[in-house]
Amino acid sequence: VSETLFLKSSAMQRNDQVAARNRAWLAGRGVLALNLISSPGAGKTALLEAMAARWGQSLGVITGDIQMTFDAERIAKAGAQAVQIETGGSCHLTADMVAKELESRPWEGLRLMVIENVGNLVCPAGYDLGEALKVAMLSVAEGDEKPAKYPALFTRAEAVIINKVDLLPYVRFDMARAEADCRKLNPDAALFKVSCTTGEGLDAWCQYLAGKSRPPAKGGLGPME
Ligand SMILES: Nc1nc2c(ncn2[C@@H]2O[C@H](COP(=O)(O)OP(=O)(O)OP(=O)(O)O)[C@@H](O)[C@H]2O)c(=O)[nH]1
Ligand SMILES: [Mg+2]
Repeated sequence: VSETLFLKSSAMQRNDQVAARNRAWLAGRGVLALNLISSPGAGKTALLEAMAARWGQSLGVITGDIQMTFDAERIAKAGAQAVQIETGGSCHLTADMVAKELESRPWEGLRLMVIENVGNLVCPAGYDLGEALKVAMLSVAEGDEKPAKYPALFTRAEAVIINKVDLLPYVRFDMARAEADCRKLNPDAALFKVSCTTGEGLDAWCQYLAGKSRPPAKGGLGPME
């Protein structure tokens, strides 16, 4: 058992070292980086498509999936720079996987990098990828108890996005409970209620990100269309 624990902790140490290198790489280029985490199907790629439509090539996306490359294709089609990582079975991305992609291409004109993690509310929460912000996404179709059931993620996330609010009339989802649980786990987290289908709430989310990035004169996110 102790040998297993030792191997685990040294793998985590290695991950943290590479994450620190990624963080320096991104900060050195004035790029704001997000680690976007949700369960499968909550709407991560749909959100990135909407952001790509606003910011085009100044948005870069590294998207992780266990298999297939659909998500990168969708995001590139919407206008952003996108690359896919197939984890080949792993339920989360690692800093090493991200480092390889950062170094793989010029990422010209990049201002915002979003790492779309593998759809999973548990494993990705424990791995630092070098992001500036962890973002948790939850859709109303999944149930209002998810923040309370997966506290590791919702405690660490600096921003929480509740997606698919267009479905609220059709599903049982107590928004007040979900919000209260999020606030209990992290009182400082910014909370956004959005629909990637109707576009509701997306302006507020994009303004929040523009505020986190450097001012436009210094290469921040440009004005929204
Ligand atoms: N009604 C509704 N459907 C949405 C919304 N956002 C996304 N969807 C749908 O939800 C499904 C999953 O969306 P994706 O963007 O692929 O979700 P994802 O989180 O990237 O999924 P994985 O990458 O598989 O983890 C798609 O059929 C979307 O069209 C929304 O705001 N409202
Ligand atoms: Mg996706």
